[in-house]
Amino acid sequence: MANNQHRLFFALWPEMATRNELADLSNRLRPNTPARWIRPENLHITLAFLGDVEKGRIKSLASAASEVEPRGVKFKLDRIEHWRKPQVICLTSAEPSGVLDDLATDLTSRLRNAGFILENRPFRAHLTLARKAVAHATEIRLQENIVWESREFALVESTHHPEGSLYTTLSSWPLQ
Ligand code: 2AM
Repeated sequence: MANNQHRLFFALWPEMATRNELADLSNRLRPNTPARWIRPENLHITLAFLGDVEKGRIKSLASAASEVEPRGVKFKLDRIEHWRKPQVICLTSAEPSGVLDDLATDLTSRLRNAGFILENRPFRAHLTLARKAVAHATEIRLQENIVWESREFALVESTHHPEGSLYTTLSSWPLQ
């Protein structure tokens, strides 16, 4: 791949206390489920995935993101799901996470207006806990909700390394 291409996505990263709760949850699930469990520092909720972007277009990406209307983002994650086709175990919300959907829709439409091509799949808020999971109880309701609150969203670069993906925040924008 030419090195002026950067693999980019927009995401929410958890606050430290939430990240610790997520790590505890992963540790509880891990012994019963063979999968590639994601390291706590890599846990995130993707808002929009761009894939490879030329270096020269990153400014215009950031400018589109800066137009997003700030809104408080707080919702509950209370359900574990196994998505068979992509082989992921993820956390979702039993109730529609309106504020998160609105944020993703706002961001996506500004990116499209700026000429970026995004997948047409409808946004489905989720946090991937593990990949390459071939089997898992299809759905578990958590006894205790994990409350997710975000004060900012970020543009992140993903690079692949033998030890796994490395995510680097390039810019972030406040949500309040
Ligand atoms: P996922 O959690 O649903 O797998 C960085 O790769 C992030 O972008 C991942 O969290 C991944 O979401 C998301 N993503 C969305 N579409 C993707 C795609 N086509 N290829 C890789 N990652 C994608």
